[in-house]
Amino acid sequence: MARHEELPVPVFSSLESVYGDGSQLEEAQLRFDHVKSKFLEFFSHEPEVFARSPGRVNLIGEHIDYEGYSVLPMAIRQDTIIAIRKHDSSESPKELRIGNVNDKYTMCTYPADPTQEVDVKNHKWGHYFICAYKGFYEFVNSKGVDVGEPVGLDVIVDGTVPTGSGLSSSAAFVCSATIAIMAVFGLNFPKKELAQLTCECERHIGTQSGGMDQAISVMAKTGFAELIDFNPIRATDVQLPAGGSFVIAHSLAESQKAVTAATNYNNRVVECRLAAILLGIKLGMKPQEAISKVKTLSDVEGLCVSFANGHSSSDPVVAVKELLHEEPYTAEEIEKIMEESLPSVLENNPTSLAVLKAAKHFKLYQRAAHVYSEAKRVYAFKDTVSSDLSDEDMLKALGDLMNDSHYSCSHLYECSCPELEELVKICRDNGALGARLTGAGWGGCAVALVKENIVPQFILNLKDQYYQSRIERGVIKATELGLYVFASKPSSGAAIFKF
Ligand code: NG1
Repeated sequence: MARHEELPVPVFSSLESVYGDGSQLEEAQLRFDHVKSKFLEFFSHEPEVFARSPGRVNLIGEHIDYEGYSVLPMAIRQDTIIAIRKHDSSESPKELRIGNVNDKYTMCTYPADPTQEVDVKNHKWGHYFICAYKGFYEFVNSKGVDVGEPVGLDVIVDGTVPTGSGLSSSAAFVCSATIAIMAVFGLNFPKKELAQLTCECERHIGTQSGGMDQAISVMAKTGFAELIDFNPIRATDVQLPAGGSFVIAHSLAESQKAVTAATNYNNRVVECRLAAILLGIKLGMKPQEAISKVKTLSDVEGLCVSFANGHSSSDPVVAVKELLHEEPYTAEEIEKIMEESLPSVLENNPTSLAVLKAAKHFKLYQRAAHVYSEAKRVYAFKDTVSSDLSDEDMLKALGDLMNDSHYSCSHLYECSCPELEELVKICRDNGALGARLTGAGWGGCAVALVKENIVPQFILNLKDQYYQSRIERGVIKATELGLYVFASKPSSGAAIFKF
């Protein structure tokens, strides 16, 4: 049987296969009806096809996907639904009209031109659709699939993944958009190709992506977390132990990834690249060779492990500790070792140049130590889940790994923030077996592993100790609390609906 990453996106004619039954199905039915009526109201036509793709919570493995390491997320039930209709080639103007069920997002219009540049300086919500649109055309062109001259598209979006929360609202949007465009052109591709294509889409709006969010959004299966490997992309089902539940809690600090890219996310991508090249050089590569061959820390892991072997260890962190210094590196020092200017090392890539411009120094030791140790924790998590420990001991061991991950994110990778620190502490004080920031960090959500039988009380305690003061300050409304703190089971992945 084909592995599920080899299969195309499933096509359904009813909602049950994705939304199950009961209240979730009822809620989904209302949303689909609403999307359809908005579509009619905006465009005086019915949509041809719908697509949906979910958000995700990453259980462990933070900031390592772009370094080539496996991660362990699960899909959540919140998703982005997109309804779409393709114009006839005779219809004009040839435009992409992108509306939203939420009035906060006003209609965006773009030319039906897949070669258009995205105006990243003027960020608009509709840009995410254009990313998908450009990515789709690049992909079909590269495959030699002829989809004819570009035509207009009418689109309505309905997203329930909270934005800036570390739950991958952007991936849910971009994946759903790509799949909707693909479906309206009568095409369907293997999920692993879609995961790759949607990951590459993000560069059109000036952010980089490791690929985890798109992979889980496209490949998730109800009831399982997934171990996602890259190069090549693979998803392996991970059955979580009974008796535990993951509670997701928003810190209410919004992490604006696109806006802070140069100092936060993209900065870390550059620091990891520089750390990897430097390790390559320290471990015997010629500077030129390291610069051209080493892209990620996983590329030099073998060298680091050989070095560690010489120190009676197999841990690549030993090489980091011995060969890099804790003191932040200056650009000059790195350039001296690499015998080349940093812009040239980074191939004058505009995203990296923006990072260089904003950076005062580079914490190469800390970033590399995080990546290698976090990569190990992902496998430790997977091994624990498949070990023969009792459920009780298993949950405790998983919680410990989550706590260690948070410590590393906070102290070595510095992607936490005061609100997340407060929230993680409150989670642990109220009985979480483990709690950590999830997603990119710098705001967004924490995920806590909690014994199932205490979940309702745990959520009430979070309400008292974290959210009540924020409700009083007007940061959120009491009635919205369910959007910000909830328990989540592993949900299903992307789907196409033709009714
Ligand atoms: P979020 O938190 O959804 O922005 C980002 C990246 C992931 C991964 C995590 C950190 C995108 C779309 N997502 O997730 O690939 O690198 O940060 O582990 O860039």
